[in-house]
Amino acid sequence: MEKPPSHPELLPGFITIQQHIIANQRRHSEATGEFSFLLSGITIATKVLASRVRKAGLVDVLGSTGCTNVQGETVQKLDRMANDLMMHCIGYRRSVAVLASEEVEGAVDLTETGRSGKYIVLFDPLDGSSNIDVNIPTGTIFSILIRPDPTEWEGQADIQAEVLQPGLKQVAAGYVLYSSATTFVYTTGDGVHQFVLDPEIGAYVLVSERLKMPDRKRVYSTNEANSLSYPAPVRQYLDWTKQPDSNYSSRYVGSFVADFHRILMQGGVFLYPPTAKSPQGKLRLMYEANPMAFLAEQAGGRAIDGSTRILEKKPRQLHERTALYIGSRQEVEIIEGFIEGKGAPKA
Ligand code: FBP
Repeated sequence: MEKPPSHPELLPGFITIQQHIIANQRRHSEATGEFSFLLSGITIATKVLASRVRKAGLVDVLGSTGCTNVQGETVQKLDRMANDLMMHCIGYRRSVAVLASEEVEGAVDLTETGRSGKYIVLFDPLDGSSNIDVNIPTGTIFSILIRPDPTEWEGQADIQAEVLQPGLKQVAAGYVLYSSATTFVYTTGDGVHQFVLDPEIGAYVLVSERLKMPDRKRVYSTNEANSLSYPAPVRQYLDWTKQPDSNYSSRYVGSFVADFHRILMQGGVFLYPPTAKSPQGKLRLMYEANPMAFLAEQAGGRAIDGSTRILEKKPRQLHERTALYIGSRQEVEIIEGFIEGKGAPKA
């Protein structure tokens, strides 16, 4: 793997996330180090989680808690552990004013404790958790925003409303994939960088910088069991992919982080359209679609909901769902062509 040229001041051999962020922050005169300390909360929480996931089946972390979360889903034991770890490790950082999790109804207002932090951190503590008992890769997804300028609020600031910012406002986003290796991928709007957890030294080590998603790859990723209730143009697209001269293949893990990571590295397109079961789409805008859309665009890809760029969507609720078409730019544009009634791309 080519050594990244942009950090001559760092020791050759390996670069950890903390070193990488601090080196990048040096380029921003206004940087205070708060951001790197915030991100260290996520790296600590996910390292602990990685060790638990790796021992699933050996220690009592499999199965459900018997409770149901705000999404109406059964809460897995590891869902709860992941949520508690993220809440604790990130919440410990005084620069964080608000925490919002897939597992918790409302945003958690930390300013009530008298702190005046500027960051809002949203996260899906364990994406794909329904796969954990069968040892299929899962992940943690995070999105970081800055509190809006208080002058924007007449009277009392409304923490719940402060969280509802379009994806374009994200200052950072990323995910951790718990699989054959534990991989940490993030962006601060200056390219997409990948780290792998070295269990021997307990550090995430840089393996590639400024990842570029291939522009075209004839691989689609969707739960086709739902396809009869997909919008007609999307069904036409899937029929077209099955034409002999279309040469498409299909891959679907059923864990969004795993499916997205494959697409980031090899290209392709992931689609979760509106369905009869999920008329708004299934994936959550604020802590699933927005962070992945930021990463996709930073890597040269594209992310839409069928008509609007995901990052431009104005959120109305914390847990709102969205239709999602994300991946290689040309693959998403082909689907857009079908949705706009232009049909199959000219050969
Ligand atoms: P959560 O596990 O965080 O609720 O995520 C939803 C998810 O599991 C995604 O990871 C995955 O892409 C999708 O749902 C799978 O949905 P389906 O089972 O309908 O194909």
